[in-house]
Amino acid sequence: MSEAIAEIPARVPPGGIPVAAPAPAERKGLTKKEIAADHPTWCPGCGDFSVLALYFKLIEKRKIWHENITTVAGIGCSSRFPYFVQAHGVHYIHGRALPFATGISLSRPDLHVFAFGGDGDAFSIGGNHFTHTARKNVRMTYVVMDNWVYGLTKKQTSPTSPLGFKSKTDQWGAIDYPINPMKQAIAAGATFVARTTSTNPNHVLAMMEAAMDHDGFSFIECLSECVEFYEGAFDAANPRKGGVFNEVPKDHDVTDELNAYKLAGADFPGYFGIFYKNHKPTKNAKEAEIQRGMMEKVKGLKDWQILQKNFDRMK
Ligand SMILES: Cc1ncc(C[n+]2csc(CCOP(=O)(O)OP(=O)(O)O)c2C)c(N)n1
Ligand code: SF4
Ligand SMILES: [Mg+2]
Repeated sequence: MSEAIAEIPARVPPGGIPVAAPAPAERKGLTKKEIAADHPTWCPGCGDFSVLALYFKLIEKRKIWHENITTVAGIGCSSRFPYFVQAHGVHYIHGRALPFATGISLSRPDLHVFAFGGDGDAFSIGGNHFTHTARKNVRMTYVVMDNWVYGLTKKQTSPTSPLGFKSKTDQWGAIDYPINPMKQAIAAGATFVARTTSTNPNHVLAMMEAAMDHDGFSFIECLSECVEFYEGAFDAANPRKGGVFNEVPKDHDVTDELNAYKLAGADFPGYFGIFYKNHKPTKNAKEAEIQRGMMEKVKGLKDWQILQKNFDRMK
């Protein structure tokens, strides 16, 4: 790490943990060329392109540097995301992006931790991790690119596929009731819950920015069409295809959990925007507090002496 980087002052949110510092004026933000890595391998027209482009835009706009951000994902078409970002990131195990991202978030409070994934990754195999990361209020942003299908494995029913959806696992149409990601997130305890759609770029960027600025677990459901295996799934939410894009009513109180839950229950295409947002101490802040107390007790000792003390206690 260069001296210039080491000198960047930390921004401290209400939770007390420093987050990635804003750019000093003399350092230019990264350009898209510097952030883009491999050529995305998604099918032409896939909604995921838009989410990636807006992530680049976010990094550019907010002048975040490579060393201040990390991009984590599980497995799936959407989870290929970190490959396409020229920054530190991990393409991890199916459904396990969040525990990995939690480790990064807790050990490197100076980073913006972004996790990306699909509906299968988040709510099937990763369903438990979603619930527990949300309830622990670990500081990170999780964007689920929901296409209502397993794309990578070529069209199986996902937990968000609507009833009647014909797939390789439900040849006669899906018979299992789909989950509602927004309800799931609110009920699990996420402190920021928003919904957007990849066909509305300004809105995606606005949601990502608001999520990034939230000191806690921020969740965004982003509708992202799989043009290969679920074409037209979200036309009803796209005014360019004759659909409607209804924003969360202006008078909605985002701290009102019950009303957020009601908004989440609206028939498709439902609402878009921030449904729920509340401040609650993060796991990061709580752990840091414990650590501060512990470090006070071993003040002045070298690392090996602390270790020795621990071994001595175990004798
Ligand atoms: C442990 C494990 N089980 C199953 C798979 C196979 N698999 C890979 S991706 C995937 C689902 C992907 O769906 P989703 O998360 O919705 O992502 P999408 O491809 O739709 O973006 C499955 C079942 C796997 N890679 N690892
Ligand atoms: S299969 Fe679907 S989700 Fe995967 S890249 Fe193609 S369009 Fe996108
Ligand atoms: Mg999917």
